[in-house]
Amino acid sequence: MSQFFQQGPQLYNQFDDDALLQSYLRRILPSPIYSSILPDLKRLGQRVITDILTMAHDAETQPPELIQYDPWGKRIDTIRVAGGWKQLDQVSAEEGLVALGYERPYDEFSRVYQFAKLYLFTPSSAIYTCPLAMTDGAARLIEVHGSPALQDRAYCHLTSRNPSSFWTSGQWMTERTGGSDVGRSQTIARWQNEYFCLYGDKWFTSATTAQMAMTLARIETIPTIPETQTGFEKEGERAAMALEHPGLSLFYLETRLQDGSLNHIRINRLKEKFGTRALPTAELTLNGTIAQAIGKPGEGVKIMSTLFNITRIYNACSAVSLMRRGIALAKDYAQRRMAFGKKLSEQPLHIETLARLEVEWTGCFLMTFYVVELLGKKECNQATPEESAILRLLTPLLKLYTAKQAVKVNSEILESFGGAGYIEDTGLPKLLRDAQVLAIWEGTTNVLSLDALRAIQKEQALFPLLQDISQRLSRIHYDTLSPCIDKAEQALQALQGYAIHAESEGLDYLQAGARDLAYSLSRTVIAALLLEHAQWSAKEENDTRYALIVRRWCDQGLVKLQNPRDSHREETRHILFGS
Ligand code: MFK
Repeated sequence: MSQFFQQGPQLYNQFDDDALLQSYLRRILPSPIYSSILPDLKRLGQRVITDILTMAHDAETQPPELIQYDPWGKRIDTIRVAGGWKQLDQVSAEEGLVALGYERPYDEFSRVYQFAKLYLFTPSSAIYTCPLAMTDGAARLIEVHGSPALQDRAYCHLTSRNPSSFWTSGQWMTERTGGSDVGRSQTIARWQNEYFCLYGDKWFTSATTAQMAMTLARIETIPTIPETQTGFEKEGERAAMALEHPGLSLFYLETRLQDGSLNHIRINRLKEKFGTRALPTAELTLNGTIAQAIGKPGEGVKIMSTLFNITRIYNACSAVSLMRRGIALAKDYAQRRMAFGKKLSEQPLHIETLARLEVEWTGCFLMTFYVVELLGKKECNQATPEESAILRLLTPLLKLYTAKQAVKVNSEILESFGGAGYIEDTGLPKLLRDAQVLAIWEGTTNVLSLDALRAIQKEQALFPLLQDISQRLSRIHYDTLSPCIDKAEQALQALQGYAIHAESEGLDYLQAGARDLAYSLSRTVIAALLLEHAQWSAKEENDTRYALIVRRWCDQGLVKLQNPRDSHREETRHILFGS
């Protein structure tokens, strides 16, 4: 009988083990801030491989369960979650994972600190980051658009560090009519007995155990509504409600009434999902759910964008953190596993493959945290108009690019473990399953490519971004990097050329090319960010690793744009559907 048993991969303190995170924070943060947050990050880096990981394991192994009836046949629609899931909620509050973004202890750098913590937490959290993302987005939405009363009621719960008063929020946008085309939603809001009551079905509601939710509905009938009961505070706005509103309006609701019963909500079913299995995701019917309007009627999607532009950044942070976890495991395993007489870490092709993943993750990491920096600046009123435009454009680009790469990277990670990567209790398949949703929820790759187009057309955001890249490149003087600068400058020219000629093309042309444009922009932004980090690290840390990484990044090619004119699009149809 064989006495050979393969040793599995080990995790170490996730902060100490992450040279990129440390190097990036040293570069970006004023040193007193870095010194001040260092002990907390080190501590969390250890926690996420010990007690937090145990909580996540408990949550993953006991997925949520829907109990629809009590023993006497009364409908109760209760979702039972594991003890570990509840503990993750408490930990999230205590660690200030949402609160930090609003306490703003380090002004514009507070978001960087908060996202560094989220980045450490996510891969050990059974994706508790999902409720946190929606909670953070809701807090920001209320901060920007909420009435003083709503701020008093909900904001303090969402940003609390006290587990007993901390609330999470849902973001109920999807109906059976469409997850992308939200405008087709059919839920209606009826003014009844002094309140708006919502009627309709919500088809995907993540983290349904949250205490509150933001949702969309179309206002149906308009009687005279007391000013105090609406978010529409100006006379003109209230008068506008008297018209039939074709657009969706935004509503705040609490999931339970004062007596603890559900707020006229039926939980029809929990989704059986490919991944994120600890996360309760439900199909709901709203049957008179009491809700409060926020903002102008008919502008629900637009106001909701304050929320989903935050959750999209969380999505990216989750993507890079899952990539990093997979790579950390694979690198450790490569030092333990023998094949063909050598460790995997000594096999040229194996490490060539892992190095490609490291390069991809490094690029995605820097893009993510650049957007986090911009978010922090914007929220502290430190961003220039150009930086605000860049944030608007980079948010969909970041979300779509990092999500796609997280799937690719983690697919390769599983393969790097051979058969073990396909076996559930190694914990590896979960990495790929959880990564896959990142490309779907919060806007698919194509929807976000079109959103980037929207930002370019509506907010004129392309020029400031190209200008920003150009300025970054002009600050690189490290000789070794000059071939990369040449490539990035060529990419920039190609993008400028495309932008100029695309202006005269029709909508179909722009839409057909939107994904290629999104990828090309993302890869070029990342090239500039990598160059910047490489120069700094070579000079300040005497480390040439990032110079090597940016060389490989640029060698892979930055821009790939097509000309999807009429004939091209005709051919596309032919390829798919025949003549
Ligand atoms: C672990 C990570 C955690 C992640 C959390 C996961 C939780 C999962 C929960 C969910 O998945 S919830 C569902 C998420 N669903 C989506 O993200 C919807 C995807 N679809 C889109 O994003 C569509 O583009 C959109 C719904 C916005 C299209 O709606 P419309 O109404 O057809 O769009 P329209 O008319 O272009 O936009 C309405 C207004 O909003 C416009 O402003 P104006 O009225 O002034 O013209 C737009 O400019 C504005 N807008 C749209 N997207 C925007 C935006 N403004 C700023 N930023 C944006 N991204």
